[in-house]
Amino acid sequence: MQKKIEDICSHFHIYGDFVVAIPCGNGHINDTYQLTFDQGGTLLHYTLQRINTNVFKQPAMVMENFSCVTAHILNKIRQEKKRNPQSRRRTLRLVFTHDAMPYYRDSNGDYWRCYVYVENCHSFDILEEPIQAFKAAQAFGQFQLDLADLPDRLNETIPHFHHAPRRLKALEKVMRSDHYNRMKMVGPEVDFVMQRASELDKLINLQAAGDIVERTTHNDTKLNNVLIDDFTGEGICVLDLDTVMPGLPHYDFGDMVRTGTSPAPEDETDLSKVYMRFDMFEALLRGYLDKAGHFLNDVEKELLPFSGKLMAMVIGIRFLTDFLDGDNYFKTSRVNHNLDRARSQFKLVESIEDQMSDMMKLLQEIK
Ligand code: GN1
Ligand code: MG
Repeated sequence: MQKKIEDICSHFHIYGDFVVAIPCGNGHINDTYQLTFDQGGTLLHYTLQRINTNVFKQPAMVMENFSCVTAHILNKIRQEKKRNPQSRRRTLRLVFTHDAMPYYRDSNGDYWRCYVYVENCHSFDILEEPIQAFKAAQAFGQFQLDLADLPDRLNETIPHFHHAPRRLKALEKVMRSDHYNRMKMVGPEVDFVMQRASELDKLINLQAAGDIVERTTHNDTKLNNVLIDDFTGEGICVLDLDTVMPGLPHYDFGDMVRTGTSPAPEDETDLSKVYMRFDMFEALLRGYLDKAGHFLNDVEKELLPFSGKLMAMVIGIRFLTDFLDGDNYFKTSRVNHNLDRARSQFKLVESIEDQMSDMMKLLQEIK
């Protein structure tokens, strides 16, 4: 493996000698390695990723967005008057190939990209303190704010990615075919979804009516996609830019609530451990509004609590769909993994529903 990675690295504009590549990250889609290079006796790190072309059918489009977004933010940072060393780390920095491409395509047809490894920070799968939630939400809010004046509409790397009614249709389709004969295992989960089906088109309808507006959004704001500084605790840099594209800001806030408020992992099987911690929700709301409050309209703000429920529903539907479809989308590491994930999402939905009136009350206080 090391030899192969070393060969791939040789196509990128990296100075020095390859030392080692270590697999890292726990995303469900791409393969990620931390690289070490010896640059005249100093060891420097980079991140190398293989883009999953089963999921991203047009990787060149993904990388066009990636370059555009990171260049835009970098440009902004350079123009800021009150620039501090922290703000310089606010965006990933791509390493281009020797022929100035943002990706390398190997002889197997695999697409690779490389960026500078961000030192002295970590991401968290499960947040421990509300302050982490606050800082992470600020970072995602800042990301949307930084991209609010992007001159061009980005490519849609996965069309209709968070379109909830379409996700429901996709579920219904695999339910009908039941190719893997798994429908018999998911009766309660299917009922759960169908009871809530009428709420799934709420945001899409409001968008069609012009009450809420398309913006450039991240669309995969799992809390482990933001790096927190080891020393200052600040939210430094947003990762995983594959799905940065036109979307609703609610998709980002909702996914933060989905991934940042439960004390249990996304695939927890003991459902008594899965619930929304209200203090985490409050910290997310305050952190996000600290930045996004500058551009969201009133209708958009009102929908922030609902967005948490919606995203837990939508991702739960996607896990359930993948389970019925033979687990061909999300990486899995055990039997029924996608079903476990779906169940934990639906448990979180229930917990959010139970706390919805308190969430709305809090919103009125702080918006
Ligand atoms: C995938 O790659 P990763 O793990 O950050 C997925 C997200 C889901 C998430 C669920 C392109 O994200 O949409 O919310 O898994 N990304 C894609 O954990 O489908
Ligand atoms: Mg991702």
